[in-house]
Amino acid sequence: MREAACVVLGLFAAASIGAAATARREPLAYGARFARQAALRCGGVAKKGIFAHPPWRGAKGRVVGQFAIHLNDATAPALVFSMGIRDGHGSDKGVVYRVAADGKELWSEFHSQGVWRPARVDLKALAGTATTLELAVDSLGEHYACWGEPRIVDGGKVLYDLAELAPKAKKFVDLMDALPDDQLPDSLQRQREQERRASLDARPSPQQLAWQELEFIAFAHFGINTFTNREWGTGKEDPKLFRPTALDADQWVRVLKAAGIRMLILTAKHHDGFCLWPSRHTDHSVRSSPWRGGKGDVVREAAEACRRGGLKFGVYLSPWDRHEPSYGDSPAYNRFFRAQLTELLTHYGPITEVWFDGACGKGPNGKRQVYDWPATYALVRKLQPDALIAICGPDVRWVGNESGVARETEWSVQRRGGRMVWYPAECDVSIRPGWFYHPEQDGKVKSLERLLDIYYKSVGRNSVLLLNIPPDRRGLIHENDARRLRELRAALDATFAADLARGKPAKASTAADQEHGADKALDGDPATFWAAADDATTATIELDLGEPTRFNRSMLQEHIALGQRVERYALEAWDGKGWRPVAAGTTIGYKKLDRFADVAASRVRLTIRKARAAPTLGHLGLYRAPPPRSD
Ligand code: FUL
Repeated sequence: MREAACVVLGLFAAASIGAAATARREPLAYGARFARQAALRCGGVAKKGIFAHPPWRGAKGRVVGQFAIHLNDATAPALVFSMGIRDGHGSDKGVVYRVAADGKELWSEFHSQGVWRPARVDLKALAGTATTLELAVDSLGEHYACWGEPRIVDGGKVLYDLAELAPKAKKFVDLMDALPDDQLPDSLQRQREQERRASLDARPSPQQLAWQELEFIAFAHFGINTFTNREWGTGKEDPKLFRPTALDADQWVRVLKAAGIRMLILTAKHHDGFCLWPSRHTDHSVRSSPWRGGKGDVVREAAEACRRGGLKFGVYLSPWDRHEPSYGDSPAYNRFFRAQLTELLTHYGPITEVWFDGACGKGPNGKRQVYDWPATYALVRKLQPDALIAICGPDVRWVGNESGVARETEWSVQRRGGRMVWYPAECDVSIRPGWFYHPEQDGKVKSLERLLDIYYKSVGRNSVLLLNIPPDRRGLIHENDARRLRELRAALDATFAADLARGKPAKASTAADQEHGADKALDGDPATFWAAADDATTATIELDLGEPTRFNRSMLQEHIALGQRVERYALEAWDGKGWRPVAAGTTIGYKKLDRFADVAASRVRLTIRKARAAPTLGHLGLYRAPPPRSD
């Protein structure tokens, strides 16, 4: 099944690796290399591996390769490889090998010798997920590092040979961590400046803006896998197995609404090809099942329930289809795919998001399907002009992992096809270990603490949170998931119900005009905003809370209709003698949430230390999360 796991089509932006990293990554440049070599020599011994050559000329830097891997079927995966310095280039300065998954560092080790030394990184925590694995090397620029035979293994099985995948892996060199602006090579300085200027023209479309404001949305993975207890179906399942006993989409909507969720995206068709609507183009659908006497239509029931309940509705349509015989016969399947898409986009009212997963494989003819994306996008634009096309699409970007975590530096402005465009991040994650419902996971619904952490690291990092809540075999959201969602809402409400900064007097070091004073960031009105004078790229806003006030959360929001501008900020509190740091960060974007220990202060100051253009702020809020329950 591995050949099928070529998965999510190179749409990852640079994920940060390690806490100190910024997410600004330039393309591989300035002497850096990351490439497969058939006979990498270290200590006179040759191995197949990856040759990582960080930037040279004495510049400290990091070279990174990113791999998209699926560990859906793995139970105890691990990364194994040998570390080594290329023959003739060893020195006591050495290099640091690093491994990260989904932007989080898992392991690092220093190595300085011309001998192969074995390394093993446990990836058990990633079993059952898709992830972005990063192999990185830091050095002072002198060394040529070797990753000998890097493989992902699961028990005795080799799942991925990373040396083989290296030519296709996304590659970066990051000089930014180490070098101040003026020490960057001229070419990189110029490139960075150009990028900055081009970024300023990138603005969200009205649809992207409305989507971003949804903040928290849901996935429902439901289908034949629910009844076979699998994550990826084969396409050979008997449709008669599909028989939910009490399907009630209004119950889904009640549960989602109570959690503050604003849209539902349903898996109308997953990789197994089984359709939750009676598609005219295949027999592999609810029509061939005993459910509702073969007259049922889950897509209709879900779409109508959403409409009744005031939720937006979206569809996940897997391009990869393991049932359809024409899959792999590219033109024929592309026609079939568009015919199914047409049904979904014309029979069920307004569709807010169309989710195209990147998973793909070979068809029965042994050929890899080549999708016709331009024609597919044109069809969506024609049939549902307001729908956003996500993941394998131009409107919404996959954040690069399935853990629900965005980068600390998360730009909605991204380079795409050589241009800087508005391409905001969406964080998808499941409330349970699997995407589909499995009874044995009833006790494994993510804890409240975990979900809160995900919320802060997604919604709170300029992204939309797409939380999967899979209906069970009854066709209902299980009680355990529903309970956890109620707890999540209660915890968020307890924190964010009262904005302690609302309406407080404030002064800004700069303002564009009277209509855009500091008070506009504190008035609770999302339509009004503070803006710095046109030529300012730094600013401070000082707030007078009147009396010592306790808080432990902050919320910052740029007025993103004008683009994303802030690059660095700090929040401080006056302790009677001086300004004390409370929180600091890089990008803000639509929303940035910071968590910190209780602070009691009557004066608070936000400093924008760096911005791509005159900064704006639609909202500056301070809150107090109640202490965690001790039971
Ligand atoms: C992945 C799929 O392979 C999973 O089954 C799931 O649908 C997830 C959201 O996307 O690529």
